[in-house]
Amino acid sequence: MLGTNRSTTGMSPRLAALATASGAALIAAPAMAGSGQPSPAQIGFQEAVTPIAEQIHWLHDYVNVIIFSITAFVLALLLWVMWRYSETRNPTPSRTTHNTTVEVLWTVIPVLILVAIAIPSFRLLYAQYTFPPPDLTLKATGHTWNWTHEFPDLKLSVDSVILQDDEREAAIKAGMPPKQVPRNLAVNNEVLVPVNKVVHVLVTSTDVIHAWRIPSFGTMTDAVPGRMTATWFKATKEGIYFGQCSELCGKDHSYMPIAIRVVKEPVFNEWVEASKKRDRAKVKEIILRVAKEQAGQNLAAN
Ligand SMILES: [Cu+2]
Repeated sequence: MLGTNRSTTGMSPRLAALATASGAALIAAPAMAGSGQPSPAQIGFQEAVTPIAEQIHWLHDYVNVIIFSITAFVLALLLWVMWRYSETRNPTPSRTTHNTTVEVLWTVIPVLILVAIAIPSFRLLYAQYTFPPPDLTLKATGHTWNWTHEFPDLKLSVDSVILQDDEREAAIKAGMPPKQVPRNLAVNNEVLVPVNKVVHVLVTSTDVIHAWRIPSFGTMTDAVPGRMTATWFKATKEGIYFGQCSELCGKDHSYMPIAIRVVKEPVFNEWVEASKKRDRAKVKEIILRVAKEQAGQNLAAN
């Protein structure tokens, strides 16, 4: 039920109306939000492309409606009290000390509000930790300061490092759409995953604590040396999605991005074959072809 009937602003129409009514439109401006990467002057989240990310965005919007409503209500009460009970209008103050009805109300209503927040919040937590049966397993290993991604079942391993400016320029000259090689996010070896497939991600580290995070997927998991943590995603939209290490891990913490490209299954299989044969030219050709296709379809990063 969550994540359906969503308008392009990333909110359901009913919720959007409520948000506008309570002045929350300001914080919910994801129309400007980037898909798969941040965009200039962005306030909202990056576009959600997994059921979990959609549920996260819904909870965020929902809680913000409550926050704005409470804030507006308290502000109105304060202004009214300042005006109505000022010394000029109310020279002899009432000596009332208790009012049972009001005391019951200001206890019960906040409890109900907390319950109304807790229910969808627990539902989201439950969904995040209920792993559907995997179609594919991806192991992400953090190093200071880059990532290795492996598909253990496919016996495939991909090391990636950030692209320097001259390398980005070379990629653009070679035909890569400029938006798909953003500064500080593009890497030399993207990882491809098939669209609409459940991917389990096993996350670990070889040295210090890193974190594997893709905003558009709604995933963020610490990469702890000597431990295996896990998350999962099911990307429902093709495109390239960038993420970053999100645990302060050292001097190059901000220079170990993650790039996951969601593609059709036949393309993924083609890429796996070429990668296993270490056919670098073929891998490049596949990625360039898909990148152009996805740019043409106005998908993520465009
Ligand atoms: Cu790190």
